[in-house]
Amino acid sequence: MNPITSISAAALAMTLAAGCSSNTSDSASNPTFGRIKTDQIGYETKSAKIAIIPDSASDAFQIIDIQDNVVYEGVTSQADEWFASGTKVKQADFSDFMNPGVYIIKCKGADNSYPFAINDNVYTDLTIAAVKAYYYWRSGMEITQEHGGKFARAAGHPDTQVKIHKSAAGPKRKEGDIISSPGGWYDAGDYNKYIVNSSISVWEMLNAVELHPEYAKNLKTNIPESGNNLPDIVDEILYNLRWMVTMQDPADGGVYHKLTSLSFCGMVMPDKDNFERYVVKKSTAAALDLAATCAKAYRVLEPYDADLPGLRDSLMKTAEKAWDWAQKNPSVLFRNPEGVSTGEYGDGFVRDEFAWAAMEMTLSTGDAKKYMKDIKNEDFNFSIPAWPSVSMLGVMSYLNIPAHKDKFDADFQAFMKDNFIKLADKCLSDYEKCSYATPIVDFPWGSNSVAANQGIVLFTAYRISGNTKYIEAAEADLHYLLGRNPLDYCYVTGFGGNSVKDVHDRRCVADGIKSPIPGYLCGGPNATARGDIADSLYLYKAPAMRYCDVNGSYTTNEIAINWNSALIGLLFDVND
Ligand code: 9MR
Repeated sequence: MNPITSISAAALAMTLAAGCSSNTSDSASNPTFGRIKTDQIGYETKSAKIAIIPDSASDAFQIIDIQDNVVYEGVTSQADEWFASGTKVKQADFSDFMNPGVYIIKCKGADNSYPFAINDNVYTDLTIAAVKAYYYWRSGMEITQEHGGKFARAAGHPDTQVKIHKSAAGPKRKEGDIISSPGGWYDAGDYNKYIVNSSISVWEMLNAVELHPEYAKNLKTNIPESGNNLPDIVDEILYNLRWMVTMQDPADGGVYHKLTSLSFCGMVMPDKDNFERYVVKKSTAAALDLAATCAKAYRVLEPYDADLPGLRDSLMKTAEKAWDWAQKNPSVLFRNPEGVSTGEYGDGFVRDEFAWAAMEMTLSTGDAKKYMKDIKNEDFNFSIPAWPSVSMLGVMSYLNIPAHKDKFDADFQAFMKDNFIKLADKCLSDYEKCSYATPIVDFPWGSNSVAANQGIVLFTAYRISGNTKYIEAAEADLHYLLGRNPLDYCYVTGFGGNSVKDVHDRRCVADGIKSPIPGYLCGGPNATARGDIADSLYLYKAPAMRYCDVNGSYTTNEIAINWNSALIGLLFDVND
């Protein structure tokens, strides 16, 4: 066992998180306010290193090693309030301390930090777990003892007998006809499979592989395909991508929005869910997202061509057909049809989906004339990417690879670069202003993925500018997720001194195992959603505090493929 895991486990046992209680005041008496907060995994040796100290504690802080020796002493900054936490804190900057090891931070008047490490591979175990998490998410496959250890389970949802829903019926495939659409990952804590969310998830993992092929090759996740010629993460991506292409209707190229039961099943294991499964209504967003993802895969999978004969060409054909369908059906906006109540992934604005697909198709074919013809500058929303807001994925595909430079005209290149840098600069300035040393200012559903996606944007800005300040801010996003946040949580299951435990996930609730499956990033604080169980349980009202580690809180404590993929993208950037 690595030392961090064992120390973390001990710390975890001693310090049960504040969790959810009936206290509703933002009172300084809660233990979480008194603790020194660090990234609970740690910091890379040469990276910026900041801990957060409560205002009430002394200005002098010490770093202590595992033999209890003081190895570093420093003085904090002035206290300042962060609007999202509602509390005043000081920063302890120990960036110049670069001795690898395991440490805690002490400060008079505050509780010691959880243990953390400093070394050059500090996030390796976490990265492996974050990728392995998708294996556990696989539908239609048994999770074996050999690959899944104590999380072994029977296969669920073979999806070889899926019904055409009324909303998806056409001249060839009639209501009630049966198709086969096997494989793929479950979306989240539920067992349905949604094209829109699969697309951004697969894109983010492909993007990580594209930017870091050697790192991808060396990352071993112990999955059934391990040992073939492909990196494990590529095998994992293919498990979902191969399902995604089955969601295209061969008759017209349209793409079903989702494969789902009519309503959510109970909190049962996958093989115990006997609800009938349907493919539901084609949508413009699903067609464009599939086109964009397949076009991206066409480029990223090129080095693996010999092992995947014919695959890239067939992905490009799928992309072309989906693109053509969307041209003919430009505004089929998805809403759950009557009688269907599972996740909607509905989006009222799909011009950014057109922009994303057009960019990816152009990058794969070189044919800007054809694909960019109807795309306007206002189709691009220069905001942190998320499932309903995807144009930045196309922009990053372009910006990250210098060889793509000449595929667009000069004005358009400048438009993309300048506006992208403005977006990154906003994150950078939010980071620099924040006493909690984090760029995050928005707390929607899945806010933790906003933090991770900011990190990916910031790393892209670094690549095109060479400004290392962007790396510091991107790493700050990671530190926020891993414990340097007002609630003191490491938001990834199974990692850190105080990791989230009771996530909203059917398998984790139903498997009878006390600890959750490791490697999952939960959604995190949600300042907007109302109505779920957490609403009455939040300890505090400030946006970054509206989170609850109970499985009933689907608005704050669910897990999802698009949140883990953002974490993976950021981790690959930080690690490599
Ligand atoms: O991530 C989605 C979030 O942006 C939406 O606000 C929310 C409500 O529509 O849905 C989230 O996605 C959920 C999906 O609909 C069903 N599977 C679980 C997803 C994560 O909570």
